[in-house]
Amino acid sequence: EYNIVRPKGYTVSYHANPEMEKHHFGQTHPMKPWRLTLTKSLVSAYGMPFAMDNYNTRAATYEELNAFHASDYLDYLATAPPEDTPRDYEGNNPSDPKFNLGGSDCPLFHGLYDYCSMSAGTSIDAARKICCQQSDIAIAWGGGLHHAKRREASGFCYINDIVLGILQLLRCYPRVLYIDIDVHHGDGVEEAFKSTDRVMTVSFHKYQPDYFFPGTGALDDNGPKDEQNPGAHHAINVPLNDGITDEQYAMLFESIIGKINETYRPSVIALQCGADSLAGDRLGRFNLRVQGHGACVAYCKSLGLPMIIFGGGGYTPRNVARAWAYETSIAIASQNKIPDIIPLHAPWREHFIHETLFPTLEQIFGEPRANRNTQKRLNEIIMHVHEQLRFVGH
Ligand code: VJV
Ligand code: CA
Ligand code: ZN
Repeated sequence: EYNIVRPKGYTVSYHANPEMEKHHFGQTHPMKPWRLTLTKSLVSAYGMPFAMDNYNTRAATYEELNAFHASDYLDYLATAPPEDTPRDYEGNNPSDPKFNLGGSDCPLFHGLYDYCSMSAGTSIDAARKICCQQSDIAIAWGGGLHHAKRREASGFCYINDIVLGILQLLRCYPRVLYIDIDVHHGDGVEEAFKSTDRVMTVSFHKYQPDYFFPGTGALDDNGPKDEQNPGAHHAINVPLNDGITDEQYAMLFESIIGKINETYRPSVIALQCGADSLAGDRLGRFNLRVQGHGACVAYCKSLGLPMIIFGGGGYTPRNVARAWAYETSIAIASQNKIPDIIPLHAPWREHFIHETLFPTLEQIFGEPRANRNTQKRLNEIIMHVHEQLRFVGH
């Protein structure tokens, strides 16, 4: 019998704005905000809301967004006409986009500014709960949009809610460790904090310049090369090939994050849990199962630091919901293991065709993707990271 129990002396909070889920990027665009509704329905079906503080968050204000983003960019974001409305002859077209807005990756859709400010609102709210120590783990699945730049949209991301959340954390904590398990490189967050040693960024990602977005995040990209810059050595990148497995990923993750925890001694963790690193993702290339993805959350939790958990990518909605519901249960750490069989009363049940939270790789796709990660290469990566960390310490 699965009993959701509120952990003693310990608080998990869940931050969401249900209005966000009503927006869409366009019929066939891979980013589907309704995956958040699917996640919430699974979280509720398992009874998890009883074990958390649940917040319906408000949209971030212009001033809050302005803490990172440039005013001219925000003004344009707030006023640019949606793409399906006719443009005058001076209007932008996708081949000459302003701030990289418009076009297929970052379309101008109806309610875009509301959607962005709601996403940022959930992450800022989560960060504030961590700052005032009202939560030990704060969850913001509507955030995690790691590619957005100060005055540029990129890769489905318009407002960098993670940067805004971390800026909040920096008001109350000396050092923030940012960890990014989305299959894409967390370039926007890395760039935003490249000149400070108060934030260390670590991204695990598929790396293949010219073939896989965004093409940055090489092993030897460790922040500014100028040793006078406090940000030098404070960017860690873990470039991977197609098909990495749970076992390899866990070995890398624990070795790298464990070493960083010892040397950098972070005071708080910000974890981006992009679910496009799961097997069978529409855009991803890895072979991670829900268990392997969740193991990263469990490991971070075991370090005993306050933590914000963000969403991010994830383009096969049923698997996104599985992973984020499972990770919510890890945050709560209910006394019994979460049952594999999805509770009968779950709405949207037809999405979970195998009716399990932990489908096998064979259930996800007939033939798993070939694994192109050799043990030799993974060892080289660990060696390089350990070398970098010799320059870091408090
Ligand atoms: O690879 C790219 C850029 C191009 C130009 C635009 N075309 C559509 C694709 C190639 C060079 N962009 C990536 C962006 C990935 C963003 C990931 C975001 C996150 O998960 O890290 C965080 C939320 C890309 N890969 C695949 C697509 N774009 C893609 C975009 C579409 C699409 C199919 C694939 C946009 C619209 C439609 N289909 C209808
Ligand atoms: Ca990543
Ligand atoms: Zn991604």
